[in-house]
Amino acid sequence: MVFKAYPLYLSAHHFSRIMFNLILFGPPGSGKGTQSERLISRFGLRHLSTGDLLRSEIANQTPLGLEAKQIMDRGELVPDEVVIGMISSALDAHPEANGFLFDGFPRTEAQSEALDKLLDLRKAEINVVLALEVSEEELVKRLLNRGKTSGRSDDVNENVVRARIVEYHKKTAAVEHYYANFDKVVHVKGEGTVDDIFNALCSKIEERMNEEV
Ligand code: B4P
Repeated sequence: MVFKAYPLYLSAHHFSRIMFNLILFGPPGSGKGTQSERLISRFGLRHLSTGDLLRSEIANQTPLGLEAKQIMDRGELVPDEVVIGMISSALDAHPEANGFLFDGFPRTEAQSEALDKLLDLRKAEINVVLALEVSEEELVKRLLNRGKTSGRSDDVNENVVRARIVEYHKKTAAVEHYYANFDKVVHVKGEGTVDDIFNALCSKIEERMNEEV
């Protein structure tokens, strides 16, 4: 597959910079972090993972990190205003970006609405939401397996892993309905080899990019 450069679109009338923004959506352990790494290098997007941003706050032992750690260790979501603030700063920090890949954000309907507003201020929008579908038993297996080596305290205890999945159904599944109303959601099977899933994601992104040009 040949990489099709998207970022700059030059029309006959004006030079305008078009951003392509995507959300990689799915339950914990569905492969968001794994696939994000590959997708950003394929499509030249800036990776924004709220999980990574929070873990960096924890590693630096900031007051925000210390508070977030307790919440994350229970398998719960940190407050909306905290993650929205982090995303807003991250968007401001990268005015040159050709587009963003949001990984693990938004995770509630309030976060989705806030993201739409933040992008609207930048005359941009979410172009596609890729929803990875993985069975619950496979999620638990993957996360406990990662817990053996990742050093992540939220991956070692099965009760916490299952609590994260419950939290996903309670608060995060609504994000998919929110974007489905705008016809932005595309489902992708998240089980199989990392390569096969990556190829499926790439075709969906390219289809959407072609529709928008
Ligand atoms: P995140 O960092 O977003 O983590 P995650 O959902 O657990 O992981 P991800 O889905 O990226 O992992 P992956 O499948 O790639 O969140 C952690 C916590 O931070 C949350 O619980 C919450 O407390 C907090 N938080 C983050 N964002 C927030 C927000 N917006 N609002 C509120 N709170 C927020 O990897 C899982 C494992 O599967 C890996 O070991 C990987 O190697 C493996 N894997 C991947 N693909 C595979 C495949 N195809 N086959 C087999 N294994 C595979």
